[in-house]
Amino acid sequence: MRIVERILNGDKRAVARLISMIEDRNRGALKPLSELHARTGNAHIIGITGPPGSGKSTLVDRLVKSYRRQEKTVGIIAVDPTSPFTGGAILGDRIRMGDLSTDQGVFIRSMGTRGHLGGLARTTGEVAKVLDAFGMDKVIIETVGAGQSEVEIASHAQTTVIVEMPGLGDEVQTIKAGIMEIGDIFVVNKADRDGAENTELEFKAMLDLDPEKKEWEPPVLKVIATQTEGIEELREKIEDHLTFLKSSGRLERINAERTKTEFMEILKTNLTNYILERSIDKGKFDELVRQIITRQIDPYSAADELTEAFEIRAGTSNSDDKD
Ligand SMILES: Nc1nc2c(ncn2[C@@H]2O[C@H](COP(=O)(O)OP(=O)(O)OP(=O)(O)O)[C@@H](O)[C@H]2O)c(=O)[nH]1
Ligand SMILES: [Mg+2]
Repeated sequence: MRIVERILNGDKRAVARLISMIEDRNRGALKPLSELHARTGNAHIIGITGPPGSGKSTLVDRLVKSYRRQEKTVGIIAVDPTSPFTGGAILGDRIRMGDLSTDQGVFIRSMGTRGHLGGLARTTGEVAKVLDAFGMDKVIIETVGAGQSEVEIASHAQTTVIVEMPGLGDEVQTIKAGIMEIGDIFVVNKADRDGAENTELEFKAMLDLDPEKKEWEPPVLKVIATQTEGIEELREKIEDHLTFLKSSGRLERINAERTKTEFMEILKTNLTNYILERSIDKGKFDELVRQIITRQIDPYSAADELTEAFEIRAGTSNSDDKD
């Protein structure tokens, strides 16, 4: 049977196989992905992000169990961009969701970067699509940290949960610039530890300063993931957020925006491949690189020189200065 049919028949191994192809940037994944497109658009994509060791995986485990009690199916993608050299096994150890993997209504996948951080955001988006098409009601993306790549990965989510823990001190200030604005729900996990109230207050104070968040006031929740405390409240808040997204029209806007971005990315890849494969003289390219390094030419003019035939220009021949 073809891979797409197998996936639509509920075959987890076919899902795993297609995901591996996506990770390997195997072009054979494109056809199944294009065939699955019509089946996507139903899953609620939830991003869970926060510093290493804040308890994201423990929390996801409990949250998934809570969703399962509601008879929702859940796909989990654990992305670890901070350790490009760790293999699947180590990553697997960090997931702490062993008993979930035997549940037919749950699909878990961990993804390392395999050396190309830049493509990880796109890969994650495609994997989320596969799980969406597979029929998962919820797709949870767990990412570590607060860097640009994590923010990009989190940008696939419709609801983003930021997980912090007490005692990080300046950490809260540091994440402020990075991910404060992408958080829809804030969790102070490990609330059994000293300082949970302080962390909670700090978050609330920072949220007060944000005038953008009027329509939806991001809640700050105290959770003890290891004791399954606060998990039901978290699930309810996530569902409230989905309801808000739908009723406010925001879900539609987010989806339209992402469709545009994704389409543009695919278009760019096609165009770049076309030009690089057929029309750019490799010798000329290498020669220009050498000239850019020796400052005989600048990269903008060099690019214009190569793309002149297509009338595509970065703008170096255009002397109008609009600013
Ligand atoms: N005291 C306490 N410990 C917790 C709690 N939640 C998780 N932990 C512990 O914190 C440690 C890290 O938990 P993980 O769930 O692996 O954290 P993570 O954020 O997924 O970690 P990375 O994926 O490595 O970034 C584990 O030893 C957990 O048992 C909690 O609510 N209270
Ligand atoms: Mg983890």
